Amino acid sequence: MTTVKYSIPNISCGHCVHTIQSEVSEIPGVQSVQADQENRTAVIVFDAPASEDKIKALLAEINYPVQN
Ligand SMILES: [Cu+2]
Repeated sequence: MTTVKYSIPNISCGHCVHTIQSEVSEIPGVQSVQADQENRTAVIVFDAPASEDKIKALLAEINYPVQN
C-alpha cells in the first residue's frame, strides 16, 4: 500500500473535491482519496494496478494537474 499527498492548485470548491474523489476512486487499486479544499491537496492511498503515473495522468485529464 502506498500513500501519496499531492498539491493540486486547481481545487477551488467543494465540487472540485467531489470530482477528484469520485474520479480517482474509479482507478482500479485506489483504496481511498481524501481531497482538501482549504489546503488544495489530495491524499491518495493505492495499491497495484494503480500507480502514481496513472493517478497523475487522470488528474491532468480532468483538469486538476498535480503541482510538481
Ligand atoms: Cu470547484
